Parts: sequence; structure tokens; C-alpha cells
Amino acid sequence: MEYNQQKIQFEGKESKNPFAFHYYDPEKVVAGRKMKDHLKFAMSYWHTINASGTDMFGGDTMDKTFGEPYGIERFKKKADFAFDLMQKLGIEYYCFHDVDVAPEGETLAESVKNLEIITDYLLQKQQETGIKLLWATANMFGDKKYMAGAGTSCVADVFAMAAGKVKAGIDAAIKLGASGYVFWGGREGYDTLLNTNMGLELDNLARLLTMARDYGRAKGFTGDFYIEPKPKEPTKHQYDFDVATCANFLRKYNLMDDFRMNIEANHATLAGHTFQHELRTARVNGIFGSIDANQGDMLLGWDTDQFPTNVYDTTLCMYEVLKAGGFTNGGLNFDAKARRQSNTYEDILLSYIAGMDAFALGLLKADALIADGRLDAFVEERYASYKKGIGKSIVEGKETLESLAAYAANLTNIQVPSGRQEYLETLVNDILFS
Ligand code: XUL
Ligand code: CO
Repeated sequence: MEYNQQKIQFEGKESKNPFAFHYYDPEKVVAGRKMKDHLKFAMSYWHTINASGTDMFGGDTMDKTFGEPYGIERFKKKADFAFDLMQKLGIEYYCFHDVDVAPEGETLAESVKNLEIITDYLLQKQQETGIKLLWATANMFGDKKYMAGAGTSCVADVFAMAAGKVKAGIDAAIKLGASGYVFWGGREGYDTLLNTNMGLELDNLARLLTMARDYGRAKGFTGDFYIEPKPKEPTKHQYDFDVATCANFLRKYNLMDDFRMNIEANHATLAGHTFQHELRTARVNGIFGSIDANQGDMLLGWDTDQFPTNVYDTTLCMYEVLKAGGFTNGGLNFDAKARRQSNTYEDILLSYIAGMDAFALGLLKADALIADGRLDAFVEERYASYKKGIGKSIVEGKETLESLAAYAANLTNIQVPSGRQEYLETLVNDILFS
């Protein structure tokens, strides 16, 4: 894993140096906080340290074996590389699945033992560098026993194995001081209702999440539990379809106090929503938590996990984050990988620089949009009728169907003002390109 880059520095937007930040200036204060504290960038272990360019039609284009056979030594070398990379980029957080950081054993007990060895090693690295674990999760979708789901499997022994994995994952999260624990239900769903007991599967998924919450809290875990919504892929229909679906699930099973959303941009678009829609839905439901930062390709119908470079999207994302009051336990995890043809170690650095700069610029533009004030003022004014008269009375809960029927009985000539969409889009362009 040789490359000779030094620590990546901020050089400003005039710089032509590809190995420099042009917008991300970690210590710069924007909207009352340092950029690095607004953005809380995290490295995804699975893509960055493990993914090797394989796709459905071809094998590896990058070697990430670190010259070692599958075993503890390889994973120690991966950890060395990971922490070196994060230090070069100035990334202060990371995220992993259990199987990303430690080799899997023949049994659950063996895998847990391996995870304990590696988490000792990771803890030492965290202490040396000050880098923190944003969240951990368990991979409950790769192994063939999870083909019909984990918490939603038709086989109770699989549910038990999943519970054991979640326990080990939460233990690792606590040991490493993580501020989050994620559930992404890649196979928690169905391919056909013809073979599926949907009611039992949903109840069982809630049972697993409730056990996790109870275990974590009993062991002193004070961070957030997250569901990461995704509508499909690999399963045809996933139960964590989108934020609204998850909010309904959490409310039904009384999990709203402990669970929040980890929102991924590419998952939002697969669900037929914008990234901003998912963030807004979480915000208005009080369950905004963390972000998996990436982008899809609108011409491809799958989860391509590309590094985010679309500044329009990062701006509207950071607008929602600022409006939500910023991250607390969450952060911006790059659930993103360099393209299969971007297969050098420099490309890993360049792709992180691209994503970090796109979000830094998005933060600056979101702050500018809010400071400009015209967008917020327009929306405020659009709903002004609820600030006075009958509207105020409706909002305050003072009206009934009968009272409103009487009020409306003889109303004529009601005027609904223009929504001015095109003007507002131009306003956003003016801020983006000024
Ligand atoms: C899959 C995905 C996962 C989760 C964690 O689409 O996003 O990597 O982020 O399991
Ligand atoms: Co993700």
C-alpha cells in the first residue's frame, strides 16, 4: 500500500493541485462552528479498505489483500492503512461492519473472538490518533444463511445467529466509544409475497431491534441506534423502504426514542425521492440522525455508491442539516467507492478529496442561502395566512369542521399566490454560482 502523498492541505479554490482541498478548510468557522465539526466526515471501511473493483461481470481491479492470506495479520495491515489514510485526509471518524475489520471464523464464537482481537488493535490506533468510531454495524446479508433475511428470516436459528452478531457488534461499538449503531436491512424484506408471512417478519424485525436497544442501553450505550432506509437491492422489497416507512415502523413498535435515521443519498433516489426529501422527512419527524454520503447515477437503476460531487445536492443536504441544528451523534459517512477504473491508491485520495470538497462547498452555499434569507422568507410568507385570523385559529386547534364550514360557507374569490418555482430555482443558481 505504497503512495507518497503527504497530509492533504487546504490550498483554496485557486489551487490547481489535485492533492489539496480547494474548499474544505477544517478549522474555518462557518455559521458558528468549525467546518470539520459541521461535516464530521467519516471513512467507510467496506468500500475504502475492502472493495476491490469487482462487479457482476468482472473481478478485482485493485489488490486489497495487503500481501497477507485471509486472517488476523491481513486485517491488522488493513487497519494500519485505514488510519494512515484517515490521517492523510484529516478524517476524524470511521464506520464499519463486523466483517470489514476482522476475519470471519467457522462459528459465531470464533468470529467474535477475532473481532475482539481486532477491536483491541483498533482501540489502540484510536488512542494514538484521536480518530473515533462514528458507528458500527453487523453484516447480516452476505452469508448464505441470511438469504431469506436475518431478523426477518423464516428460520429461527438464523434469527438467533443475527442476534449474536448484533450483540457482538454493540459490544464492539461500546468498547470503541462509537456514537452510533446502524441497522441496514439489505435482506430484511421479500422477493415474493407468495412465500412470505409479512406480519410475523415485521414483528420479528422489531423484536431484534428492541433486544438490541435493551441490551445496548443496559450496557451503557448512550449513542443513537439508526435504521438506514433503502427500498430495494439486494431484496426486491425492503421493509426499511424509505424514511416515512421507517418512521411508521418505529412508531408502531415504540422505538422512536432510541432510533434515528441514517440517510443515504443513493438510497433516497432508488426510492424515487430526492436526497433532500428524505432528510426533510426525517427532520419533520424528529428522527434526523446521520448521513451516508454518496450519489447514484440517474441513468442507472442501482446503488452505484459514487463519491458525491453534485454541489446542488450537497448544498440542499447541508441546508437540511443546518436547519436540523447540525449533527449530534451522527456525521457524514462516505458510503462511496472510487469507480472500478479509478483503481490506483491515488484515486482513493482523489475521490475522498472530491467528496469532502463537494460537501464543504455545499456547506458554504447552504450557509449563504440561509444568510441571504430570500428563500426562507418566501416560504414564511407563503404560509402567512396561518399566522393570523382563521389560519392562526386552525393551527392553535381552536376550530372544528362545523366552525370552519360556517366560516367558509360564503367565501368567494379565494386567491392562491404563485409558487414561483422558477424564480426560486434561479435564486438558488445565483447563490451557487456567485
Ligand atoms: C448498502 C449500504 C450499507 C450500509 C451499512 O446499500 O448502504 O453499506 O450503509 O450496512
Ligand atoms: Co449506506
